[in-house]
Amino acid sequence: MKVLILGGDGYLGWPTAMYFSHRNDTVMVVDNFIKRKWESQTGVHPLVPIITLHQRIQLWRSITNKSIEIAIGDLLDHNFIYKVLEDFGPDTIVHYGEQPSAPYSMATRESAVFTQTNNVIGTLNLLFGIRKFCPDAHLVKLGTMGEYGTPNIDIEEGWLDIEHKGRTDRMLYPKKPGSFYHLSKVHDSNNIEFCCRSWGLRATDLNQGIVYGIDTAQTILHPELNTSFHYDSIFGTVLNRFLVQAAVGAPLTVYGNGEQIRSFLNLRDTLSCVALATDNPAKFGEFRVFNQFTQQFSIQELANLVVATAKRAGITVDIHKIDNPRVEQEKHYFNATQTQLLSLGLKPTILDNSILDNMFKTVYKFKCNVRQNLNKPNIKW
Ligand code: USQ
Repeated sequence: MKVLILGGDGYLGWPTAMYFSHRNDTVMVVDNFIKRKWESQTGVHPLVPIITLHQRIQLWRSITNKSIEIAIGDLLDHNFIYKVLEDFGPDTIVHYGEQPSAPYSMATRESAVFTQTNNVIGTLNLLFGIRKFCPDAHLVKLGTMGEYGTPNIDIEEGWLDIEHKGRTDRMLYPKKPGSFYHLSKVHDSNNIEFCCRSWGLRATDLNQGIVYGIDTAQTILHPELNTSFHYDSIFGTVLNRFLVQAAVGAPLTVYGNGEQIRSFLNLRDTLSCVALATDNPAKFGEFRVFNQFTQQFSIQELANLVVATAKRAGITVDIHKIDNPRVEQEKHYFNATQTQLLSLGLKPTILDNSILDNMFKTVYKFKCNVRQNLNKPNIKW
C-alpha cells in the first residue's frame, strides 16, 4: 500500500512512518518543520533531543534497508500538496499535519487565528487535492475526543440517531469543544463529512483521546529513532508531564480539583488503530468516525498512579492542586462509546505498573534535560 503521512516529523507522525515502512508499505512523509519553529518561539524542547527528519530517514534506511520518501512543504500551499498527491498517488493519507495544542491556540488572538487557519485551510486544500488527483484514496484524519467536550449524555462514535417531533434522522454528534484548537478539529470534521457526502470521498475521522508513551517497536531499534516527547505545559500531554515532574521530584500539577475525566491510549495503540483504519477502509461516500482510546481516567487518578510509580522507584512526590488555567468542567458525566476499533481487532494496551515503571525509567534517565520552569502552566483561557 502507498501511505502518505502528513506531519511525519511529529510525536505521532514519525513512529507511524516507521511502523508502515517496517511492514513494507511504501511510505512518504510530508512536513514543514513548523513544530520545531513553535518550540523555539515558545521556549520549549523535547525531553530528548531529536535529529533532523532527513537524518532519521537515513538512519532508518541504514538499520532496516527500507526507504521512506520525503516532501517538505506546507499544506497551506495548495500547489505543493496537489503535486505530492499527483506524483505519489497514495492509497491512504494519514493526516496529522495540524497545530496540536489547545493551550497554544488559546494564548493570543494570533495563535487562535493561526491554529484555525492552518488546520482548517490546510485540510480543505488537502480535500480539494484528493478530489482532483486521487479520489480513490482513503483519508485517515486525526480528530480528537475533545471535539465532543463533556456532554451530560453518553458520547457516541461521531453520529447520533435522533428523534425530533416524531421524525428520525442520523446526524453528526453535537460538539461542545473546549479550545480554539479543538474547535478547529470540529470544523475539519464538518468539512470532511461534507466532501464525503457531496463528492463521494471516503474518510475515517479518528477521535483520539490523550496519548501517553515514549517508545514503539520501531523507536527502540536505535536511540536516535526516538520520537519528539514533550513535557511542557503547551505541547506535553498530562501523563507524560506528570511522569517527568515526578522524575525531577517536582509536585504534580493537577489543574483544579482533578475530577476531570478524559480518555487515554498508549502511543503504540495509536499506531495499531491507524493501521486498522487503513487496512479496513471506509466505503466511497462514507464519513466514518472511530473513538480512538482504550481507557478513561480522572486526572487525580493519573496523579495517584504516578505518585505510586515514583514511590516504587524510591522517590517521594507531592500532588499540587493549582488554580485551573483552563475553562473546563471539573465535575461532570463522561461515558464515551468505543466499539469500532475493538470490533476490527484492536488489542488495547492497558496502563499497568510495568508500563508506568518503564516510562518512568526512561524519563528518569533524561531528567538532567528537564527545565523545571516548563512544569507550570503559563497560558490561561
Ligand atoms: N491537566 C492537568 N495538569 C497538567 C496538564 C493537564 O491537570 O499539568 C489536565 C487538563 O486540565 C485537562 C487534562 O489534563 O483536563 C488533559 O490535558 P492535556 O494537556 O493532556 O490534553 P489536551 O489539552 O486536552 O490535548 C491533548 C493533545 C491534543 C488532543 C487531546 C485529546 O494535546 O492534541 O487532541 O489531548 S482530548 O483531550 O481527548 O481532546
